[in-house]
Amino acid sequence: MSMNITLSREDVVRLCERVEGAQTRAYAIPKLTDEYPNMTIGDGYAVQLELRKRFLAAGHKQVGWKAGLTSKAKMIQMGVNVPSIGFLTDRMSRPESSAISTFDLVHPRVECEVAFVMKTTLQGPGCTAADVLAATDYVLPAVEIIDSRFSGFKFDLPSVVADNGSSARFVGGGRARYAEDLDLRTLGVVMEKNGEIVTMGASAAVLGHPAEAIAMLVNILAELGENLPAGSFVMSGGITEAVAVKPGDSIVARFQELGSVSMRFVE
Ligand code: 0L1
Ligand code: MG
Repeated sequence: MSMNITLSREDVVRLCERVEGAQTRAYAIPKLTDEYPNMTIGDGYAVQLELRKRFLAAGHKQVGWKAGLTSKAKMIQMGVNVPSIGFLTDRMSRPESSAISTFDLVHPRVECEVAFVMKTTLQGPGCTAADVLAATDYVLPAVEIIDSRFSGFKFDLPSVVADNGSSARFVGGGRARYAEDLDLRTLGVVMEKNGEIVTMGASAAVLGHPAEAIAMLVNILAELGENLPAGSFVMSGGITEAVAVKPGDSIVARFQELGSVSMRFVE
């Protein structure tokens, strides 16, 4: 993945302010490449870095990272062919079984993911799934609530990377387990919305093994001059396609071996 930056510092700041406004005040904007058609993925990460610096300066605490667009289902759904990464902060976290407001979201969707909590720091390049498993403290089931800020979910990779990989909220829960006690390739997951099964899949949908997605994330971080610190909470990407939610909906994600994660959505 080329991390070539073509935007001027002024343009990075301008685009960051555009994305930050859309995220914090919950409105949709056109994809950034409408105005900057030559924007690269590296430009997208420059905007994302600027956004992260602003949130941290405002007192948000970074708790980890997310890998996105790591399954065929998600890539086909969103029309892109390369995974992405985004940062996660304490302000995005919501407790299990809680009521999540959609008032400050544009058009939320939910997806089931396996989350990893790291016990040692990982540094790319060359990070492998085996390195990830050796550095993992435990895994747990999670639901990510993504919320692309782009009108009609119409975007390309540079735009979605600038929008922090559509990160909005996340809920971890269920049962924490040691990775070595599970076969992380074959975990089944079923998502129910309002009591009906709406989607299901197996964890191998994520690059063959969710640890592969974390290795990819560590290698992208290395390209950005960063590592994955011990203690990080890392989401490995949606196993199925993402499902739209609105106020009144309740979601239960049932994971084989890992228990379930539930939440409901309110105004
Ligand atoms: O978590 C993800 O797979 C990121 C998805 C980014 C695109 C989208 O909004 O679906
Ligand atoms: Mg996701």
